[in-house]
Amino acid sequence: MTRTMGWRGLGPVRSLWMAAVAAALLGSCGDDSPTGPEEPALELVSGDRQRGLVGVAVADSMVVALVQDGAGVPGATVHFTVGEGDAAVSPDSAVTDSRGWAAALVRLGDAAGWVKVLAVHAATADTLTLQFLADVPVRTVDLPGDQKLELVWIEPGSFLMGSPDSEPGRTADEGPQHEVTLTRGYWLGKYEVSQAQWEAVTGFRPWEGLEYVWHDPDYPASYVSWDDAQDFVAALNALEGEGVYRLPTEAEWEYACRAGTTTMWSFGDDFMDLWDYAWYRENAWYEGWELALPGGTRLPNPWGLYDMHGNLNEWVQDWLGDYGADSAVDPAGPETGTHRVVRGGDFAYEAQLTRSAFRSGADPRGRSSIIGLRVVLEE
Ligand SMILES: [Ca+2]
Repeated sequence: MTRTMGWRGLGPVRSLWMAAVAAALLGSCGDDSPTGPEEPALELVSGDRQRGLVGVAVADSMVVALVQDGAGVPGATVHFTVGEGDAAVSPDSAVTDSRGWAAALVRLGDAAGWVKVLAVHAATADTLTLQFLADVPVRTVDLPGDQKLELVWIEPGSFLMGSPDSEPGRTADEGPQHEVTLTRGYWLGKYEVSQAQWEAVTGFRPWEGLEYVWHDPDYPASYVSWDDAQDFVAALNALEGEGVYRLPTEAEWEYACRAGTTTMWSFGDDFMDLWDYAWYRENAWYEGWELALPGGTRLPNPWGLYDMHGNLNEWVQDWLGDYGADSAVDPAGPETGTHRVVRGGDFAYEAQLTRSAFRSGADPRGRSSIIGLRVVLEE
């Protein structure tokens, strides 16, 4: 049996217990550890105790993974690897104790940034795939009602926008591929906007009483039109704070979705992996989840963004129109149009609609169970 887990980042939660275990492991690796054995600077970046995963902690160029099997088999062996295929490496140190706890320390070296830790429990053959990100700048903004908005810093850069003719399932409007340069970095929502965030900012619940949505603050806001989204960012901007909120441009959205990749999805070209990274028809609608699910319950893309593939389509700022073949700098789409672009696919439809390059559009006044948003904060 294989379990692949996504999780919600827990932010700068310090675990003394984890630090103690890590200190013991660090001590076993000699004195050349960058943080020293006495007080490792650890940050718990993930964890799900109910499913046996305590956490993955990152300290400089090292990671500590801690696992306890749900059955608590004493002394059982847990095998750890980091990375996949040819890139897989064994940890510098792995220990288990009489309570069934297991821990491993791995030096990431130059591989930091996008690494999977695989832990296989010998007693049960359960597999946990632990995925973490190192050095992703995240900014947390306080919203009314004790709500938080987490944003990930996206560096400026260039990328090839659209899909090649050879991409399976592509539609003609995904081409021609053209080079896009974004000259300014931006903060982009780590998750789709949640119902709690939407209500905290606007005071309204557009989804109230409607079907195909779970009425719960942790679930994403749907039944919000593009016009509603403009009201949302205007209300955000009216709050005290620094910077300007807006929807991402279509180019900013695809650049962040691709996260440096050129494949069909940000995890590669194998749609079998989509199950782990996105809520879409096969694992949501067909499984009885006829609604969008909470952010952070699938795996993130390489830049730490969740649900760029699937869950809810997301409004972007641009009018829907044809691409040009020329390279473009900070493109903002056509000047006029009838439909605004939505991106990313959703819980109700097929895999091909969740590809990085897939484009769709909707009436900016329309509200739908399959469209939500995430926001940009300009510095
Ligand atoms: Ca989405």
